[in-house]
Amino acid sequence: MSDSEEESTDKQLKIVLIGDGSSGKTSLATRFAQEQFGKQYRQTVGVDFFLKRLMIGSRNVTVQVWDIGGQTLGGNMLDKYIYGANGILLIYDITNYNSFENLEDWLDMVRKVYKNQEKTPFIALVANKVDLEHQRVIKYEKHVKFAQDNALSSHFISAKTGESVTICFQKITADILGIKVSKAEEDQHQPVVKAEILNHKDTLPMPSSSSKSIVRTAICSVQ
Ligand SMILES: Nc1nc2c(ncn2[C@@H]2O[C@H](COP(=O)(O)OP(=O)(O)OP(=O)(O)O)[C@@H](O)[C@H]2O)c(=O)[nH]1
Ligand SMILES: [Mg+2]
Repeated sequence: MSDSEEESTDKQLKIVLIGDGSSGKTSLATRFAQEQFGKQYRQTVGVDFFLKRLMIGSRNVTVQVWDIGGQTLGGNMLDKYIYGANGILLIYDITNYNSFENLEDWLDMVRKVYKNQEKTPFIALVANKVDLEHQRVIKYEKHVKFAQDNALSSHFISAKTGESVTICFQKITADILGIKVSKAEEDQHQPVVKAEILNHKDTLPMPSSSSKSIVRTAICSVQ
């Protein structure tokens, strides 16, 4: 197949999400592929699959997301799920210390699977739940050090608000394919943050000649 023929056909990539139970893998996959989020926790048993088409530069890419249940670590199926991945996302919850500590075990498992393989996957460190910044227990520096020590690409996201979710997958996909994402493309995938004014009773007349009223205090809830 010539280069131009190859570029015109859809590229399929296998991206595997791993990390402790409740770190937000299913939430991330659901946000990315279906633009939805559920507050209710439902444990993934085994693996679930999601598909999403992305445009990277001028190429169509179909991303196959393998959402692995956190309970599979130590089981006999994990190596089979990880095998053949183009990309692996190591996901932890910034409010849960153990979810970060256990990344060593997840990474060891990945290394074991690819020990004698010629082709190794692209691996990324993904900090989830950044909307819960006030409950953060994993310092930014700790994240950066782990990423540097293990040569991982680094991402901070919230599956709940959607912050940086699409751009995280865009960047990882582009890195796997060796394509550079332009700044304009990056900006295009930043979500619009929706804020709802919860308290709007407290209004004052404008002090100047304008007859409009202004909101003096308003509490915003970012969705
Ligand atoms: N605040 C907040 N909650 C989140 C976020 N992502 C996930 N959650 C919540 O965290 C809980 C666990 O999320 P899941 O996506 O089911 O976690 P998981 O990693 O798939 O868990 P397993 O299937 O057991 O491996 C759910 O109650 C989600 O609503 C986030 O970005 N912010
Ligand atoms: Mg899950």
